[in-house]
Amino acid sequence: MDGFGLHFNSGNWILLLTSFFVLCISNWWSSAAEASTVPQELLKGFKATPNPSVSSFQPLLSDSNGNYSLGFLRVNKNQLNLAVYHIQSSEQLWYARTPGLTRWAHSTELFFNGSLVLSDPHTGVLWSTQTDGDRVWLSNTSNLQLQKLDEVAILWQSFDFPSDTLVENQNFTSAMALVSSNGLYSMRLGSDFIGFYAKFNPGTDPGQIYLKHKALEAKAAIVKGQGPIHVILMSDGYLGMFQTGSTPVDVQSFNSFQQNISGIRRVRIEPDGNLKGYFWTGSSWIVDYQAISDPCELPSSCGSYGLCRPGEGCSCLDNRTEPISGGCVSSENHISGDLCRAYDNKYKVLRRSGVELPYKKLMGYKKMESITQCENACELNCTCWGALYSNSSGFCYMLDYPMQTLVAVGDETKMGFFKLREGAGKKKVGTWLGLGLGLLFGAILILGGVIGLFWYKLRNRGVKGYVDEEGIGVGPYKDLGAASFRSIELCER
Ligand SMILES: *[C@@H]1O[C@H](CO)[C@@H](O)[C@H](O)[C@H]1NC(C)=O
Ligand SMILES: *[C@@H]1O[C@H](CO)[C@@H](O)[C@H](O)[C@H]1NC(C)=O
Ligand SMILES: *[C@@H]1O[C@H](CO)[C@@H](O)[C@H](O)[C@H]1NC(C)=O
Ligand SMILES: *[C@@H]1O[C@H](CO)[C@@H](O)[C@H](O)[C@H]1NC(C)=O
Ligand SMILES: *[C@@H]1O[C@H](CO)[C@@H](O)[C@H](O)[C@H]1NC(C)=O
Ligand SMILES: *[C@@H]1O[C@H](CO)[C@@H](O)[C@H](O)[C@H]1NC(C)=O
Ligand SMILES: *[C@@H]1O[C@H](CO)[C@@H](O)[C@H](O)[C@H]1NC(C)=O
Ligand SMILES: CC(=O)N[C@H]1CO[C@H](CO)[C@@H](O)[C@@H]1O
Repeated sequence: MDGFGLHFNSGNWILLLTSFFVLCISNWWSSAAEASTVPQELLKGFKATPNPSVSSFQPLLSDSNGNYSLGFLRVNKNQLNLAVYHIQSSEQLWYARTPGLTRWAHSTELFFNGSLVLSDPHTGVLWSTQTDGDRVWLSNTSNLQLQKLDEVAILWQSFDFPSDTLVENQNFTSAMALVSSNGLYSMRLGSDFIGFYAKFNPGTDPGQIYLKHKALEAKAAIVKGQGPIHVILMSDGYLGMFQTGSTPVDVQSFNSFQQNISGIRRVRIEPDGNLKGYFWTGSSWIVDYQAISDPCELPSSCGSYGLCRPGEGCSCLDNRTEPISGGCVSSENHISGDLCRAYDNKYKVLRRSGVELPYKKLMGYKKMESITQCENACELNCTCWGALYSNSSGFCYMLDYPMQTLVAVGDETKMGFFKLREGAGKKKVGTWLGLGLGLLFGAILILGGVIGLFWYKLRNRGVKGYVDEEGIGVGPYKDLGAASFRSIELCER
């Protein structure tokens, strides 16, 4: 001790140790208290930022039973969703639909000033309820509400802005859409049907319809002019379609229909475009409904340019390739716009017989004399990505998005013509060329630098000190070296 010049007597040590323990205990105490007292309402002035040490969910508001919580849910490592969470199952029942990604960073802030606002200093307001309320409250059915205190008016509720999930007794109206978490698929209501749409072409809205469930009207009929329909997930175990009153115009019953289920129910539009129903047993969710039961009937079960054989699974439209994750083709042919720009209108053609669209009954078509006529119509039209033709009916279906999964059928007179954007090969050549050019350039620059330096040194032998001080002789050489290294780095990417 003396050697280091420090003098501690035993009293100092005890003081230090005690204060250390007090600090630890108070820290532990405050974090334990924080965890156990998630508030049941948020009032004006509330502010929260994501805690960097939370790895999954940071609760901010709880319902009266402690079953649900509003909080920050960590997604993709460093992003967040403002979500309503079922705590026991860690299932997200609702999330705020922000236009872009929200970072799990100290700068991201949720506050309540009458509106519940999610903001970030870089982009400003990311999401807001745009209300002038007094408190934020979470119902025991997972409905997040903004209320006015005096007349208990509800100014805003999450049930009016569903994400991908509906819970029991939530009213789904024709003004709403249920959208899958990947943004590809949506469920919407028509005048007398539930429609499911795929956004395979980002320029179209709502996109390609792939499933249409029309009301059966067994118990009550839809009356024109009596207003739009709405859909409610009923506690009895069915998806009920209603127009007026409580007699359904359509009932889609689940496997657990009219069984005594004590737990809650939910339906969700899945990332594969299916709609599934679940009930909670107290420890897990059980699937008791699927809108599409045959995987080949899903809009893209085998990914882009995939082929689904009922009962057998996935292969590729081009039988020389094997399916890889996300489909059978390079990313240039994944969902994107048209082939109308000059550079894009270079493609190769793929043909396959014995194939058809899983949702062809919902597609528009043109009648044509032959497959050649159908192919030509698609070939001459840069918004067309492919065409399917049935020789027996003469129907020609043209698609304005990259091919998704087709279904294999025994009938070889059902034929397809598909465009494949040529990108992958070109890109590889480009990379090699870039690397070569980069190396050449780098070498020339280094050589130039060395010669320059050599020349400079020869010329300035007499005034060496002056050059070094100004850094003229050395600086450019270093810069050139760094630049050439950077160009190599870029090329290797
Ligand atoms: C709450 O904050 C947002 C974002 O800063 C602002 O646009 C809004 O006007 C504020 N609302 C009230 C009631 O102050
Ligand atoms: C949920 O809250 C309502 C009143 O808002 C109450 O009638 C009902 O019993 C509560 N349910 C549960 C399971 O606590
Ligand atoms: C559901 O919403 C529709 C349209 O807003 C409305 O007419 C209907 O009464 C609502 N039903 C229930 C049970 O809340
Ligand atoms: C379901 O429960 C109700 C009362 O909780 C009871 O009257 C009914 O018989 C039960 N039904 C079945 C199928 O168990
Ligand atoms: C692939 O398909 C082509 C044309 O549809 C056919 O001629 C060829 O025999 C097939 N090859 C294999 C390995 O199945
Ligand atoms: C298509 O149908 C026509 C008559 O409708 C027939 O002549 C022709 O052979 C058929 N082509 C194929 C490939 O089956
Ligand atoms: C081109 O194809 C699209 C569908 O892909 C279709 O809507 C459009 O009418 C076609 N244009 C012409 C000129 O045929
Ligand atoms: C749906 C759900 O999780 N319900 C639970 C809510 O909390 C009570 C106890 O507080 C449980 O009994 C419910 O199962």
